[in-house]
Amino acid sequence: MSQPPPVAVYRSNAHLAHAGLVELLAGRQIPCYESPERAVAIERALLGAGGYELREPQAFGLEPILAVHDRTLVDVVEHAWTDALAAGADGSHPLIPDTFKLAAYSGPMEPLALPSAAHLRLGAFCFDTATPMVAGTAAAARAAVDVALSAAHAVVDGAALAYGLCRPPGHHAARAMLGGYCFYNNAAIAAEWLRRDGGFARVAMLDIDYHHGNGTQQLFWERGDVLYCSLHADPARAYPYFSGFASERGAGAGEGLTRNFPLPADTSLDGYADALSEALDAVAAFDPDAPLVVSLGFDTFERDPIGDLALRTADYAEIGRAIGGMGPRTVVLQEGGYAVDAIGANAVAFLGGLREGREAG
Ligand code: Q9C
Ligand code: ZN
Repeated sequence: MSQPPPVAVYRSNAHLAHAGLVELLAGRQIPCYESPERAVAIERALLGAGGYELREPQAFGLEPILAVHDRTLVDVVEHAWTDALAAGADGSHPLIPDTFKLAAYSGPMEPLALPSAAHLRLGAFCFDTATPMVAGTAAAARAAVDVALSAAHAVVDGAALAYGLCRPPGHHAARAMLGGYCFYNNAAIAAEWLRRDGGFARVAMLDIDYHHGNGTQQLFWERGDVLYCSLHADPARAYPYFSGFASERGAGAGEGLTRNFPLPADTSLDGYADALSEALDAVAAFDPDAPLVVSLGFDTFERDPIGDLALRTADYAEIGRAIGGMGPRTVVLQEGGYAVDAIGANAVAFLGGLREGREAG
């Protein structure tokens, strides 16, 4: 038997400057869970495990981002920090909006004018107080997209599997809204690229982050060519609260192509594997011709500081094997996971399982 080729791990150091982050949680200011150390730990663990090769992403520019997000959102991400500095901010603390423009604010009054300074518009494009911006945020968000697109390219060019170590994550970012530590929806941008430029007709996305990927769901809600399946903590008790119920199934051409699997607290591998097998059946029934796009989160881990599910490190190998056993080529993109001391081992377990599943399947 010949050695399998190393799996490409796309990563960029641009994320290191998306740092010094704080979030507002339940009235308190705390260090942001979404830290640079997370990605550094994954990178180290994969290098230590062997069989992985770190690669720099290619730069794809704003065009593939604008295929998914409104220019109004991109403008805010690109200019909020520099406009705040130009208006006299000293740059010593992150930008977090304090005023949110809900649909209920405008009622029948749309369109309302917005301030021309991007930092003053931020609250019209953001849904929570957990998504701070600093000087390095825009470049990090762009690099995370480049990481995702580079991984998608690698698989289209023939690799069975590629991993994009995206940071910041992406699945909470919607067409014209950031939040949940996410600015640009890396996985959605990769999926849309597979459709438009990869020459594929049907793309399946599997989201196994602890949280519902509200952004991804919104982006493909009415799309007949993209299946979105998500396993996550039941929004009846967990962030983002306003989406991810099983009753949400898409609309129009996308009717039935959004599938949500809300999970109870303390779900361990048994319950998780049942939901996963239903989701994988839905993927198989959709019959995608494109590589599978996986939004991978390790906030389902038993000791995750913001999750309440009960998966263990070895369980990620099982989950990887189940997904890998499906057969299609796979683009794995990192989303959440905040137990920094375990996130590296969890990534090694998941990707190792995925490789085994592919070889066995
Ligand atoms: N009490 C990702 O995992 N804070 N984003 C939730 C609930 C925001 C998670 C607080 C969590 C965002 C990519
Ligand atoms: Zn998450």
